[in-house]
Formats: sequence, C-alpha cells, structure tokens
Amino acid sequence: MAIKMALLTPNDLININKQLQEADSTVQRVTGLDIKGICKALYGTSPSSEKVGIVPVTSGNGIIGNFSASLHAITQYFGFESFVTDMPDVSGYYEAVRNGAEIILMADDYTFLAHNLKNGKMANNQPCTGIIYAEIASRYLKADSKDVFVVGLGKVGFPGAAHLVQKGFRVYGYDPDENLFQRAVSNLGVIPFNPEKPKKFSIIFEATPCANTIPESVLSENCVLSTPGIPCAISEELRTKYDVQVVAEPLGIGTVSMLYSVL
Ligand code: 2YC
Ligand code: MG
Repeated sequence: MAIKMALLTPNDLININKQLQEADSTVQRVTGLDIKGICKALYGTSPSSEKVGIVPVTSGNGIIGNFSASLHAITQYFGFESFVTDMPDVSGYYEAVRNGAEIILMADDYTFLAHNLKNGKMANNQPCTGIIYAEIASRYLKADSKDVFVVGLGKVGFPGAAHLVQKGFRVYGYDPDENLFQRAVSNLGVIPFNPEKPKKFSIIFEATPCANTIPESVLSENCVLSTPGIPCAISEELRTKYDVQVVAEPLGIGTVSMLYSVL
C-alpha cells in the first residue's frame, strides 16, 4: 500500500511568492546560482514557454486550500504560462488538454506528478524534491570538505543521498527506520552516522516530516542546511547560534525541479 505523503496545509502555503523569493536569494548566496540556474545545471534543460495545466484533485483528503493557486504562482514565478482548470479530477484533466496544456500538474494524497504530453516524460515530486535540495547542498561555495550529513533516507531523502554519492560526496547518513537506514548503507555505500561519535559538517541535507532532527553536535559555524522537510529540522535558536544558512521552502523548489526534468 503506497505510503501517504506528509500533507501540506494552507498555512504552509501562505504568501508562497515571498517564501520563494527568500529561498531563491538564499540559494543564490549559498551556491552562486539562482533556483533556475540550479535546474539548468541539474537537468540541462530550459523552458520554451510550455503551457502548464494545473488540475485540482478531490480524492482522499481532498482539495488543499491554496495548493492549485500556489502552483499557479510558482509556475508564473519561473516563467511558465499556466492556468488552473475550473473543474477538478477527470473533468479537469479533460479541460486542461482541450485548453492546450502541454504539461499537466496534479496531485492526490500519494503522488504529485508532472506529465509532458508532448514528449511523454513524467516526473514524481518526491525524487525531484530530494535531488534538487541535494544538488543545492552540494554546491555550497564555502564547503570545507566533500563530507555531507543526510538525515531521512525515505522517498525524498534516498534519491537525494544517491545523487550526492553519484557526485562523489562522502555521505554520512541516518534514518530512525532501521530498514531505510540499512538500505542506504548497503545500496549507496552511505556511511552510518553514529550519534556517539559526532562530527561537524558544513553541508547538511534533511528530508523528514519531523522537527528538530539535527543534533547540535553536527552543526558547524555558517554551515548549510538544505531541507524540504516540514516542520523545520532545527530550532530558530540553533539556526541563530550557528548562523546556519537554511534553504527551506514548502512547494516551489520541488515543483520547478519536476518541470525542468520533463522538458
Ligand atoms: O488540492 C489538491 O489538488 C490536492 N489533491 C493536493 C494534494 C497534495 C498532497 N501532497 C502534499 O501535500 C505534499 C506534496 C505536494 C509534497 C509533499 N506533500
Ligand atoms: Mg520545496
């Protein structure tokens, strides 16, 4: 049975444009590239005014307030022409295609997908979110080594960790779920992080639906924490005490990663 995602709430999506602008300037400061630049580097693609159709879906927990409207704002922010269909579900899909959508965006409680009707490419939010947040972490200009700490090795964290290993980083990983932990150690060669022998990192990638998952002992001054996880992995107090550069945004960074991956 597919595992339900941690569902967004309308509260997470308040003023998505401001959240995206702030995240974009943090990414620029940390990596020297803006989010668009990261996507171009990651996928080698660039948009040529593809039209995006956003279809609300009523199944399961149903419509999340502001979800489709946020996707509309996000696609506009990254220069895509887009529209939200008046009807939801199948009628919405029909409406989107009839009104010239080339890429469909829609999500139920288990899958958030992008489907390019022109080239048949499809993307899933979970791996696309893990890979782009890992890519952002890997490009920290002030990183002091190729060591990276990864917390959360599930549907989002594992693809991110795999991306970092593939890029030649030495990944120290941890997940409270023993199976997920062992899978990453045996399949990716992730080094098991031992809380008893903590080590400080300048690059941290976290992908869990839990708060305060990062122990103080691994934080180095001015380190980067790249995380799609909600709630945030570190407290405001620790963020300030170590001047941690936090890249965290609820929906836009994962969504643009999906869009560039289907171009
Ligand atoms: O409003 C709608 O169309 C709903 N069917 C949307 C459901 C989205 C469920 N997924 C989430 O809340 C998120 C993902 C977008 C990323 C992580 N969880
Ligand atoms: Mg995000």
